[in-house]
Amino acid sequence: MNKRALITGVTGQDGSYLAELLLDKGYEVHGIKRRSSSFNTERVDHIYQDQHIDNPKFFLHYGDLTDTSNLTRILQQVQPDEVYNLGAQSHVAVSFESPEYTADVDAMGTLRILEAIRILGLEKKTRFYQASTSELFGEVQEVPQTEKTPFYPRSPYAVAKMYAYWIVVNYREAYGLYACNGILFNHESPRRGETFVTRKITRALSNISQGLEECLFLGNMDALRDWGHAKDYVRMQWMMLQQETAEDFVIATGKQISVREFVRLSAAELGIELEFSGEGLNEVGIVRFLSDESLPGVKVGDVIVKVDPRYFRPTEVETLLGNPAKAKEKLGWVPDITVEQMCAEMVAHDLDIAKRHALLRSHGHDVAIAVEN
Ligand code: NDP
Ligand code: GDR
Repeated sequence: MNKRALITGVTGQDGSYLAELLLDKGYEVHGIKRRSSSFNTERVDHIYQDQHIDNPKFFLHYGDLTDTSNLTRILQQVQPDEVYNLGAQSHVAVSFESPEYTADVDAMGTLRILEAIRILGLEKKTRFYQASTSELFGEVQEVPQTEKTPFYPRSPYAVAKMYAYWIVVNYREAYGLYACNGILFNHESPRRGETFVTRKITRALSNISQGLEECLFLGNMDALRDWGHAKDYVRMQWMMLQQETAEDFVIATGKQISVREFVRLSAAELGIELEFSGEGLNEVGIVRFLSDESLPGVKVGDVIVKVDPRYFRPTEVETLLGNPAKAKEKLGWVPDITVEQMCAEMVAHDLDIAKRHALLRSHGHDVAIAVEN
């Protein structure tokens, strides 16, 4: 019989790629979606199957990681072979605004699922994957970071994820559950949420190039991240649940670049050479062109990037760089997609949307572009 998987956070970036991967492998896939006043399934609409057809393989259940009885009932109903706990309030900056909610979802939500597995007697059947994070390393104690690097979380998000990390280890040791942590470094894609920095950059620069926005406002452009592609990383999530014994793995590319460099890469994809001048709060990015080609929305000398202190965090994670050697040695995992390729894919995607919006505007349609993030 085919395996059955349950994904929390199926409507998110990783959840949608993972659902595709598991369906391709013949799994029956169940996902938990939150009730929302408007549609929130955009990332999985293309794989949704009409439940009236014969033998559907993809199912969505209403639920929430803050709701114990709901989670327990879904687990009882689905009886999954594998649970991927990807659901979370996943925005680090937002966790400073909503620390208690973040703890409830990201820390307690993980415990709720583990307890449900135990209460339902599924310890021997159900394998559990926890979406752990490089944010655990925070104020880094060692470069590059490995599975053995000590944690020093720097946000309510990271502290909540630290609880989740350890409760997973504890349930593995205490009850023999097959439960593991993927300590994933930042991973992005055209499906990345619009308020994370990479997508914010590719989207805003694409909009600016088409005259839909004037300026991209950013916080700390010196932050260094080890950015990979979500498609490579969900492959690893699945691999981690196919081993003899459960173990924790760091998943990263082993290379890092700054936010500023990501801005440069994105601009270059649009044919713009961005020159940065000024310092600190006065730093700006000024347009030069790489060739003679111009763009409808910008001209040489325009200032299209500025710093806005609103995007600074009370405590920042300045640098993250992972060492994925264990994943390579034990699982044969290596990422296929470079940060340059990923950036090109994201810009192409966002430029396509921007061009469509610009066309609609040019025909008199009122297209509202959300820029507050
Ligand atoms: P997203 O923010 O794109 O997706 C988060 C998902 O969780 C969405 O489906 C969201 O639903 C759901 N969710 C949020 N709150 C709740 C709740 N209270 N109950 C149930 N579901 C909820 O995150 P990613 O796909 O990027 O990341 C997946 C996981 O991996 C997260 O746990 C994240 O913290 C972690 N992670 C991510 C990394 C990255 O770089 N992407 C790196 C390391 C870890 P909705 O669509 O309704 O908002
Ligand atoms: P991060 O991702 O906090 O690493 O968490 P994000 O893209 O939000 O920030 C990366 C770095 O860029 C700096 N930055 C900005 N960030 C945002 N969002 N908006 C800005 O305008 C901006 N300007 C500069 C940030 O300060 C930071 O240093 C992501 C999430 O997916 C987490 O869920 C996950 O656990 C970690 O990656 C690994």
